[in-house]
Amino acid sequence: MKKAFITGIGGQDGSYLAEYLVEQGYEVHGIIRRNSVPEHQQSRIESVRDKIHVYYGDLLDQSSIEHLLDKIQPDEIYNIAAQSHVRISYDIPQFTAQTNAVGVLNILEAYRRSCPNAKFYQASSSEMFGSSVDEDGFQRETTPMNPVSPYGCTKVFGYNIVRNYRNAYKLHASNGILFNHESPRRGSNFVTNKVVKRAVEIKLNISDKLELGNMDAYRDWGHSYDYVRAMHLIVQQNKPGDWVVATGETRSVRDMCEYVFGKLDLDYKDYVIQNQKFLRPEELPYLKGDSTKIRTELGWEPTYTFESMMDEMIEYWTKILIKDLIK
Ligand code: NAP
Ligand code: F7E
Repeated sequence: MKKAFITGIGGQDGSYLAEYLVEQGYEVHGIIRRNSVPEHQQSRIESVRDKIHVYYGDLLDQSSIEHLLDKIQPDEIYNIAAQSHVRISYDIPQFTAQTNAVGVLNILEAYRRSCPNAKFYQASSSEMFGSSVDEDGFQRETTPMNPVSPYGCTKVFGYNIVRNYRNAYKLHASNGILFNHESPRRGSNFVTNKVVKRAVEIKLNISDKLELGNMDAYRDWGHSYDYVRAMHLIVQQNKPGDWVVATGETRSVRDMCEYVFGKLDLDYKDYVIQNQKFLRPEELPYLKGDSTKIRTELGWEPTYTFESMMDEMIEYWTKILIKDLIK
């Protein structure tokens, strides 16, 4: 039985990955942070909670990681944990850098010392490309990196240090460069789940308006379930490398609002207003990814479309909010 160690197991991707690896017959271990309110902290991993091993640990506390890697001796390590919110990285830039940059170095050091024969995955991001876009409008593995947020800058460090450790210490360490991916488990301060949750509240007369930032930003949105399958596939390769994961389609926040409100027989124009506080100091206007490399080399394909993903999120919030109303 293969053993996997996952940081950020309680987050969106960590929870889908834990479920996926349990299904594949893995013994799954993961860390959560100490939180003063433990309720709900493990709500996303509820369905597999009795099949996995969860410990307290923190990327900022290298001893906690090294101790666990020593003890578990995993075959595969997935470093998914991060401060993952781009706008909030402007509010807490130093914490973002500690976790997303120094935290990667902490776990790489623990890995190199405790279990160098394991395979390692790093959750890198399309935000690393930032404002640099190829002539055909796509971003891909060869696009130069020009990040435009504290978050993007920290992820470039993580990406580079993984490549450096791969070459310097001959480690099987890979980067997945993932474009935006969503699901009902997405934090509700990211734009997709924020829009869906509020639109359903409006439909149920619990709320009457939705405040957003820039509605003309375009993003390439896939589903977290499909993207954790890509993470696993990357780690199974004989040789480590770096792969972009994306749908290749792009839509604006406005298009997304039109679709979600339309599904609920509402016109988004009657409810959505702009609030300056959700604008970013530096915005990326138009992003789409070219994932030809992972599709041709590893045979990865997404199973969700944009519409089937948004429908799943609408259905999820409708069920939850109706249940709350009945209570
Ligand atoms: P998420 O839901 O925010 O999950 C991040 C997890 O990391 C949370 O469980 C969080 O715990 C944990 N964490 C934060 N700081 C930590 C620390 N210092 N030590 C240990 N754990 C810590 O994010 P996600 O959407 O699953 O994304 C997963 C990874 O992919 C992240 O690295 C993100 O930057 C990257 N990524 C995401 C996307 C996307 O569109 N989702 C795209 C590209 C890359 P708490 O709940 O305690 O905060
Ligand atoms: O914003 C615009 C916002 O916060 C998407 C992370 O997973 O993907 C994610 O980063 C777009 C931006 O995600 C609101 O300005 C408008 O243009 O959902 P988001 P993100 O910043 O693209 C990358 C690849 C990651 O790696 C990150 O970890 O939507 N937008 N109005 C808004 N965004 C938010 N959050 N809230 C608004 O009210």
